[in-house]
Amino acid sequence: MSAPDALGAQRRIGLGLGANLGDPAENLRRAVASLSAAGLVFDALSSLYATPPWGVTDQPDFVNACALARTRLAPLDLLDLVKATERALGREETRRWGPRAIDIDLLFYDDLAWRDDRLTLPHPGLAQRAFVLVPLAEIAPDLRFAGARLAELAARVDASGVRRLSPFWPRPESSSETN
Ligand code: PH2
Ligand code: MG
Ligand code: MG
Repeated sequence: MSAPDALGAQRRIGLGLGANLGDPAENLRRAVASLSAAGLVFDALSSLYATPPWGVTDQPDFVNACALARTRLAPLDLLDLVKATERALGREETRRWGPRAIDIDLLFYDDLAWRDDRLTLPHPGLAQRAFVLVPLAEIAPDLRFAGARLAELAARVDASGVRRLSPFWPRPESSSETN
């Protein structure tokens, strides 16, 4: 018999990251570093992708990525952490779907279905948006939503204009010295 865990079980979560102001790639990396420092354990990070703006189209292209992580935070506590992290990285309130220095979206939290005025899980746009599906399918192709594998959902959506940029973390500079 295992002892009850006072902190609760670890939950597996998916995060969608996006930015199109400042240095978007750097903002995504700072978001992950900051969430790690706050206790999230990251298991996988997708590549960085350049994606055409969706919803409001008269704005710069986005850089998007997705992450798989673990947490013991309850859903709304996790949401509070995410919002505080966005603010700390310079997110300002703009129009819906407008330009932003950082956006961190909760995509799923185990297989929890949740709906209140602050949070809907799984993320309602997950199965339609190429800027989420392509990076998420890269790191979790066999995960299923609404009966379909992410790899299938990603193959079905119009991903024209979604372009892989680089690994999430830049490669360390290779030394030219031969010591
Ligand atoms: N986020 C939005 C609105 N539109 N378009 C792309 N390509 N990527 C995003 O992350 C994005 C968007 C609102 O959060
Ligand atoms: Mg978003
Ligand atoms: Mg958001």
